[in-house]
Amino acid sequence: MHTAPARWDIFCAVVDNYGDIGVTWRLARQLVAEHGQQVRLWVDEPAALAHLWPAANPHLEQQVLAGVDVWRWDAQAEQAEPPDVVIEAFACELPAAYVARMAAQPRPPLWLNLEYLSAEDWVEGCHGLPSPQAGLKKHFFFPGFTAKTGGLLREQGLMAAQAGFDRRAFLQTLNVPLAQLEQALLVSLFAYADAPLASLLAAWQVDSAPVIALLPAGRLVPLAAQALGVEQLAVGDVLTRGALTLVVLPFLPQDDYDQLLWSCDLNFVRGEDSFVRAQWAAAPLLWHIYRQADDAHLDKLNAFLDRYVSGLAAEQAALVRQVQLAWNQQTDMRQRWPELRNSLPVLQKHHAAWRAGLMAQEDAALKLMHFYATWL
Ligand code: TRH
Repeated sequence: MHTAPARWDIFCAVVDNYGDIGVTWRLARQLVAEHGQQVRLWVDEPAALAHLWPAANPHLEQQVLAGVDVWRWDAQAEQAEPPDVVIEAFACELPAAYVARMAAQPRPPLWLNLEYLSAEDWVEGCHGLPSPQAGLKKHFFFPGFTAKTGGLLREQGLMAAQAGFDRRAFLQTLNVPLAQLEQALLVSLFAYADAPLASLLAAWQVDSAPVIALLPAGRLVPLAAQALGVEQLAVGDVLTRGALTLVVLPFLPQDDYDQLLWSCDLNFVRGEDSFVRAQWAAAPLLWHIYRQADDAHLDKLNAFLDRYVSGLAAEQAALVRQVQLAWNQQTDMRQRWPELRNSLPVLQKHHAAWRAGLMAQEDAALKLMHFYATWL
């Protein structure tokens, strides 16, 4: 393994939402903290980073955060000296002058395109492939769920941190009604605005046991207010309707969001990064996948489910698939909820086994380090 610290540039264009910066920020931090690398992160919207990392100042051109040299990606990047490794996240296009400078180096850097996560089979065949570009080779790094892919981001100390985590103390800081905690099902709720939220909240209101739903600030909050018949909901509000208690949380710093996932009995997650983080929590997950043209996202969802439900009894595997498809296809959640609720103990055990299988694989940052060492 190559030991001298290498210099990395990671480029992130914020397309929408928080996934692009969520993934690149996590990767940048991990390369610094665990592998002692020198990392520059170029982000075109530093304000998006400030949501995940409140110490970030969105107005600065450059700042050092968690050991990462964070730069606003503007004209400056054209002039930057290329380092040893260049990561272009999610096919964001690098400045032409910068690419020309890469090509002009006596020893050009390793150029990687970090791709979106997919559980589809073809990923194994494409991971690591080079493509000739501008006189250089760009390699495609595909994260994934199997040993032949680029793996998933997972810090080395993650499980130890989770084991030593004080759930009650954390939940207390979020204004969660602790008195109900023992009997209630605790759920975190992060999804896109087209999720069939009203039907889910309706199912929880008439549930056989209490449900505490933790909803971070975002586009779902006004929809929840509408569904529950109140004019508006604000951060800090706690609203009870039947068996449901809804707690509106602030949008949490990224590390606190992890702790939220660790705290819950069921996690509704979306996109890419929260979805990956839910793999590391103890509770089962429900994924709202990022919508794509021609329903391509449904193939991706099914590819994940093929892996995720493997090993479950046929009946429960079918239930998980139906519920996941319902959530992603705007189908009423009331029909399947009682069955899902009853299956949660089994699904929790299953999720633990799934997580153990993933934990046995190398994480994505380590795989990147290996990729670089091999390329050298
Ligand atoms: O925000 P997203 O919908 O991002 C999406 C996806 O990545 C999608 O694949 C991509 O194409 C699109 O962006 C452009 O969901 P995701 O990926 O889960 O990212 C959310 C980030 O926000 C993640 O790092 C977790 C973080 N987060 C917090 O830090 N605090 C919070 O309270 C919440 C709810 C999320």
